[in-house]
Amino acid sequence: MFNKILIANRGEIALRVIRAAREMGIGTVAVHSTADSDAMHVRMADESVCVGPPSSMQSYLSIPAIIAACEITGAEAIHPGYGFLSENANFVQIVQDHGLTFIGPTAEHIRVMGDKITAKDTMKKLGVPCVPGSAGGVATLEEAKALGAEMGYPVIIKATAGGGGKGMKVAETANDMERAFQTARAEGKSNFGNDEVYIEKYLTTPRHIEIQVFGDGKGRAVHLGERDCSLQRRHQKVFEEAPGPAISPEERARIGKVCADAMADINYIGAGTIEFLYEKGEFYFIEMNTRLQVEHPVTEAIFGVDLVREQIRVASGMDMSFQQEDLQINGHSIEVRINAEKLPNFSPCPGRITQYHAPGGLGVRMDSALYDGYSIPPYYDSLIGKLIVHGRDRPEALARLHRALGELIVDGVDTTVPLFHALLAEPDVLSGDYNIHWLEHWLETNLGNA
Ligand code: MV4
Repeated sequence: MFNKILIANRGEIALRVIRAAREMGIGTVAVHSTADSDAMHVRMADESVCVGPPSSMQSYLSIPAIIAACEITGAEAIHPGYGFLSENANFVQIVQDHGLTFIGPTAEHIRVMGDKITAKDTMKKLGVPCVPGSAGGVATLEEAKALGAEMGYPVIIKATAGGGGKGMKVAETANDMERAFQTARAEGKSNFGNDEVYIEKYLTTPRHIEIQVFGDGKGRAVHLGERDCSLQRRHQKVFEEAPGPAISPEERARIGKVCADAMADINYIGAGTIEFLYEKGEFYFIEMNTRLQVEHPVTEAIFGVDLVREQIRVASGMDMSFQQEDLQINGHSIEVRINAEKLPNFSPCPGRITQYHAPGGLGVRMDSALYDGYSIPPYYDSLIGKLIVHGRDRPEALARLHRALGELIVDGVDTTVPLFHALLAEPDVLSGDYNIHWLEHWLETNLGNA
């Protein structure tokens, strides 16, 4: 096991990793920008290193600065958290070339899953059900039109390097194809430097269901069920739950085994998420995330496992502490993302926190790096906390969420908390009857959100 690890991140996820490491008796090194000198992750870690100015590009994303911080402090491994360098295959290679350990998947797995065409091709060969579409990339408009005619409209054109909804265009009819095809290509080129695109049948009203997987890198892998993350705005999740209200135990066991077997086949190491669209009882693979995700706590709650501890274990060459048979679901968990944003338009709202009080009690977890008097810097993303509740069943989790939101005090900045109070009064949310379009439709109707 490692003696000391470095956390290449900030905010609540840096605290999350420090907590796991401390319980394992592992020393921790925080890195921070000059804008984060007073941040909680710096206070909570055993040691800290300033890695650059406020801009992420020059601090949390600066590979030389992060590697140097390891060399200065003697940290043997790096946990990347989510975002920043967490899915940068080049970084993983550099970490290894310096005799350090990346706490996460191999550079090769990150590379394969980072390109959506190769990800889909790989998953298809591994027996994972995919959205019907082109076999690989589509190079010309003529080819795209032929495929549209063959599959039937609507279709969706996606940039292979796309993300966050960029480089993705729906063609409702053949007349739309030229515009959709050229726009997806242009967005892929300008945002990701890659104009390769592929085509899929467009699913009109799916849920976003993602399967949590975990591998030991030695041919063993398990699944930890699904999360339903359909409530999103502009590809930003706001409310996540596990288990998915629409997924039966039989469906879970079936798709879960397909995913776990696929990960065992490729010797996947660490935490991963296999994303599906789910419509009319069928799962369709869309992408894989080769990192720990923001919403991992809902899975931890219902399975009673510490995913970060497991990541650190397998990275150090140990086995996972559980096998598939040990993993049983207990109850229901919901997470809401508390962002420093002003409604109705979700505009970022950095500033000084004049008062902070975290909710508590049975089945309540607040992951946040806030404290009284903390100033949220304007340079990074607006997530300031995650409220995770756990109940014996979904109604109990919803009631607990309502109760915990009532206890939470975040003064000094606007937050997304009022949105959650409003959502908890919605019959569709209470019954779990929603899809990927529900929230944007609700925001338009109720807040006049653009
Ligand atoms: C789709 C789709 C419908 N059909 N693919 C959005 C981002 C990227 N991760 C995949 N996305 C979608 N792919 C097919 N074939 C609809 C979406 C989509 C979406 C997916 C998950 C959660 C929210 C979404 C919001 C809009 C569109």
